[in-house]
Amino acid sequence: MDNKSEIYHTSNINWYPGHMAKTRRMLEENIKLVDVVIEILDARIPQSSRNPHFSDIVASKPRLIILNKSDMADSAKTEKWLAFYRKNNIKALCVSCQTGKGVNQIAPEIFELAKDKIEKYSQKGIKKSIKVMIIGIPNVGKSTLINRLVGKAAAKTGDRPGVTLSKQWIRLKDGLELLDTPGILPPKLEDQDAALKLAYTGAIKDEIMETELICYSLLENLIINYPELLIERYKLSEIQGLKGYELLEKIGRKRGCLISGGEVDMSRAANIVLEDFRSLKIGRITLDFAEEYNE
Ligand SMILES: Nc1nc2c(ncn2[C@@H]2O[C@H](COP(=O)(O)OP(=O)(O)O)[C@@H](O)[C@H]2O)c(=O)[nH]1
Ligand SMILES: [Mg+2]
Repeated sequence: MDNKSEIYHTSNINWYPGHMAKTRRMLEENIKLVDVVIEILDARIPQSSRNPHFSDIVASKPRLIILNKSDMADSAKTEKWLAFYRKNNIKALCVSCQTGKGVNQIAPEIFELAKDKIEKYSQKGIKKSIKVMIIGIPNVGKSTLINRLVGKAAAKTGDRPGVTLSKQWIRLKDGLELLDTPGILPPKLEDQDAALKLAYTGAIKDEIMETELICYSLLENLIINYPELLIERYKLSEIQGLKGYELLEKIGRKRGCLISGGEVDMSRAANIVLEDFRSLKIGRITLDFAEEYNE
């Protein structure tokens, strides 16, 4: 962070520099205790929902990337991301914690990532669980994934008599334990393009930027990448070359978002479009493209 006075408000967390340092320390402490780190990303914005500044902390451990919310993402684009990770020797899975799709692939993948450790334990005759923690920026689905993985059968291993651990571990299945609190990474806000994409998805709160500006930007993005979905949803004709505010005005008019004098209530229209986007009414959309990145 170059600007020390900068304060980031996201999901009620203020990422002031002291908080960043504390978060980093806590992550470092917790990561020492685990064998595998699961990093959850939003499948709609796999690059913008990462925090590359925090990747160095994870670098010492095997890592599994989970592209969550894949039910909302463009599946062809998700396939390209999976191919990209494969090419770069990064283990990645596409999952929907909402529907449960892909969740049962996670445990086998973790055992695969920890196979050296498992081999070492078995050679020494030690019976020890593989320990895992989940990290990610706010709103990517960390809690939902923990609930999915844990299900009903969960028992906190710390509750067993004789177990004195300062951390709470949840036994997932034989040989696998999960740290019950996820690591929350700060979102990548210094990159304006990433910050906007995080705002579209609602990962960062709208008060950071004006709702209308977020919406103009989203619409300009969709005009380029998903024009047919916009045309379909809002019964539009020609939209190529329109500015975000021009398109929002058209949509607002169609939707009857008018104020006295026949002008469009842009704020109301912007809320409708953002809500439509976030609730999948416009369609399955991905806004970061694997082709544009090289690890
Ligand atoms: N559509 C969809 N929504 C999801 C999925 N996983 C989580 N969510 C939603 O995303 C929001 C944030 O999830 P949460 O687990 O609280 O995120 P956390 O801040 O990372 O712990 C909640 O409204 C979840 O219901 C998913 O796979 N698909
Ligand atoms: Mg949570």
